[in-house]
Amino acid sequence: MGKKPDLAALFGATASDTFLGLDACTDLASIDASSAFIGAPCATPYGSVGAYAQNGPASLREAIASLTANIERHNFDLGGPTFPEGTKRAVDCGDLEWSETDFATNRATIRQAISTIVSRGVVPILVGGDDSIPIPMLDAMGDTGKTYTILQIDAHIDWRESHMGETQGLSSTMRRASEMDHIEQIIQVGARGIGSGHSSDFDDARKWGVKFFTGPDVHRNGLKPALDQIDEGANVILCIDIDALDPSIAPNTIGRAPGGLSYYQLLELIEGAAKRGTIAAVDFVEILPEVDVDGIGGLTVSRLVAATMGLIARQQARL
Ligand SMILES: [Mn+2]
Repeated sequence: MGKKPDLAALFGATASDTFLGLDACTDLASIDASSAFIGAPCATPYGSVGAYAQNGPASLREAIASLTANIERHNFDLGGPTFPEGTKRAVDCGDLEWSETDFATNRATIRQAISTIVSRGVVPILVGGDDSIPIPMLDAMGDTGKTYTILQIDAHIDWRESHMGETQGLSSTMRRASEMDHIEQIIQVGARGIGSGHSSDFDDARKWGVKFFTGPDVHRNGLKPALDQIDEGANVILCIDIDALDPSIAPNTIGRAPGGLSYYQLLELIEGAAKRGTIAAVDFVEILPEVDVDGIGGLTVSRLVAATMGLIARQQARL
């Protein structure tokens, strides 16, 4: 058996430290872009597992490195180049500093970064890290004075009041969101199988007004019923746990569950959100390269991030 052929060499990619070879942004206060890839390796991990998804952001940069020479080529997922003429490119802001012990500071760091990025009119694409990193991001969105719809795409509902004595962890993300005054509506897509949630958590969420479209619902009825729940013109925050995807295409996650979404189903949800409303912020979380299978999950998720950047660039340029 010989060495695996190298796609990067085939395409003439050059080494890059940034996602898709995008410009690096080192000063958030002067950021000028359509969207911003920003890595958050850790916020509030549970003691039993620690910061298990800390290598997620780096893994996506590596997964798409073979395409750095192709950024201007036709992206058939988008019907044109990822960043067509008349649009602004995304930038890569690197990874935020974090601590394995000081979770309050991790949250404050994420909150400050997101608030600064959003104040510059740039859409943050926060890349985790585990599913606790969206909590400070969602909190920061309140600084704009606007109200938001969350479209959460996840195999799990994340409505625990607390887990292992921690209220800011990855099983409580949507319950914490529901407590924020600027979160008007929550739509949750893709829940399936057994997670950490109890039936009482599901009841609480429905009482709050969450609209659920479970994995079985999506496979029976398609995605239109979920997308129809987004009010026209809404400001939409996409909270994407990659375990919403089927493990056959995204094995790089701890909470694998059979019966997940396909690549194009997730893309359709992101496109649909941009069509019905305006994408205001995005997170991709639970990315765990250590359990990936031959890079398949990194491939899937990095391409989805690139497509999301293209959709946001179009949205901002009103294309
Ligand atoms: Mn999940």
